[in-house]
Amino acid sequence: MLEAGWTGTSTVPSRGLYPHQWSWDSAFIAIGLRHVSPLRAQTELETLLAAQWADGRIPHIVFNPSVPLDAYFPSPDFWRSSTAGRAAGAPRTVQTSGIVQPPVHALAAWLVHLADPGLSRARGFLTRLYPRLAAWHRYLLHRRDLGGGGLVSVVHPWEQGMDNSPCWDRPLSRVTPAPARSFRRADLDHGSPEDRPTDLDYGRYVRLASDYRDRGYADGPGDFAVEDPAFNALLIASEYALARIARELGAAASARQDRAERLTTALVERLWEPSAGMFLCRDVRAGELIPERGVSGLVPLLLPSLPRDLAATLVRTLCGPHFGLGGTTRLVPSYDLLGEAFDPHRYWRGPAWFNTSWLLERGLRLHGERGRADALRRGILHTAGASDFAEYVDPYTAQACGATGFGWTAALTLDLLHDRPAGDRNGVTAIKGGHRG
Ligand code: 9WN
Repeated sequence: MLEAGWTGTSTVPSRGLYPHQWSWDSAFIAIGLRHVSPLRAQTELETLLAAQWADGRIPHIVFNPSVPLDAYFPSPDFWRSSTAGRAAGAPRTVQTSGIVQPPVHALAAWLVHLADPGLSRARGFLTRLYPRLAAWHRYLLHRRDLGGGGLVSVVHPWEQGMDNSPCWDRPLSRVTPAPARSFRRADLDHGSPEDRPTDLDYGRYVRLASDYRDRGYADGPGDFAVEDPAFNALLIASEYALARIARELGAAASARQDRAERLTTALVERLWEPSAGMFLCRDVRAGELIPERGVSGLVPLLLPSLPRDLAATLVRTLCGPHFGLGGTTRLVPSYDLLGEAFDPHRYWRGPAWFNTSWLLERGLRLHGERGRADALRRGILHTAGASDFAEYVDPYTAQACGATGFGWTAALTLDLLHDRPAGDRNGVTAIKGGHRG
C-alpha cells in the first residue's frame, strides 16, 4: 500500500479518501519507509518541506495538481493559498492548505537520517532540512503562542489532527457553522456517515478555515484557540531531535535542549490536571481546561524530561478504566471509554488509531514499561494485519473503520517490525541523548 500510494515524490494517506500529501501523515510514513528505502523516506520529507511558507508554516496538505478538484474537500480553490496566503509567504508554484498539523517532522527527519547516515550525509539531507525545520518551530513558537504561556495553540481541529475529538466540542460550540448548502463534502463518497464527523461539525470546520483564509492566514485572535498536549509534546520531541540534528551538523545544540526542557515545564504548568491523572486541553479563549479525556493527553509520555511521578500516573491512567489498555483494549482508544461522548466508531470519538498507539509504545518503552510496551507492540502488529491496515479500529472489537490500506498504519507497522537502528533503540531517549534530565 505504500507502493500504491507513492506518487513519485510523496505518499498519499489513502488513494480514495485522502488523495494528496498530508503533513503529519508524511512524517509517520517517512519513519516507516526509512527501513525499506531511506532515499524515498528523505524524498517524502523534502517534498513536504518544499511547500513550506515563507513565514515558516508547513501546510497540512500539499495538493497534487493532477487530482480532480472534487476528489477532496476542501480543495485548492477553497484555500486559495497562492492568493489569500501571499502576505504570509505561501509558495507560488504549488497549492496548499493554510493551516498546519502536529510538528512530527524534525523527529521524523532525525530517525530517517539514522536509518542510513551515509546516504543522508552524501545527499546533504539534514543540511538542507535543518534551516526549514528551525523556521517551522520558530513560526509555531512565535506566531502561535496565543495563550501567552509559552505553549503553541491550534486554531482549527484539523491542525491538531484528531479532528472530531470531543475535546473540541466546547470551543467549537462558539463557532457559527457555515450553511450546509455552501459546500459539498467529498469524504462521504468513501466513508460511512456513522464513522465520519457530522454535517454540523463540518459546517464549523469550514467556517473556521474560511475566516482564517479571509484574514490572509494572519495569526491572532480568532474564535478557536486551543493548547493541546499532543501537539505541544510532539513539538518538544522534535525540538530534542533538532538539537541532535544541530549537533550532527556541528552547530550549537544546547539552546534547543534548554528550550525543550522549558517547554516541558510549561506543558506541565498549563495542561496537567492531577484529578484526571493526565494532561487536558486548554481552551485559550475561555481561559480554562477542557474537562474531556482524549488520547492526546497521554501522548506527553513520549517526553524524556517528564517528572517521574507524572509518567507513572499517565501509565496508570492509560491502563485504567478510561483507556483500558491491556484490559478491555489492545490499542489505545482516541477518547475516554467512560466519557459521555464515547462512540466506538465515530471519527476520533473513541476508535483507536495506529499513530497514537505507536507514540505511546515509544513512551512506555522510554519510561521503563517494557512489558506493556511489548504487549502494545504485539497488539498494533496483529490488529494492523487483521484489519487490512485500517485507518482506525473499534477499540473493543478491532473492527476496521474508515479507509483500509492506510499509509501511516502500514508505515508504522513496518517500523515496529524492524530492529531500530543504533541510537534509536530506546525510543526517544536517543533524541535527548541520555536518560531523563
Ligand atoms: C483533514 C489524512 C488526515 C489525517 C488526520 C485525520 C484526517 C482530514 C479529514 O485525515 O483529517 O485533515 O478530511 O478528515 O483526522 O489526522 O492527517 O490522513
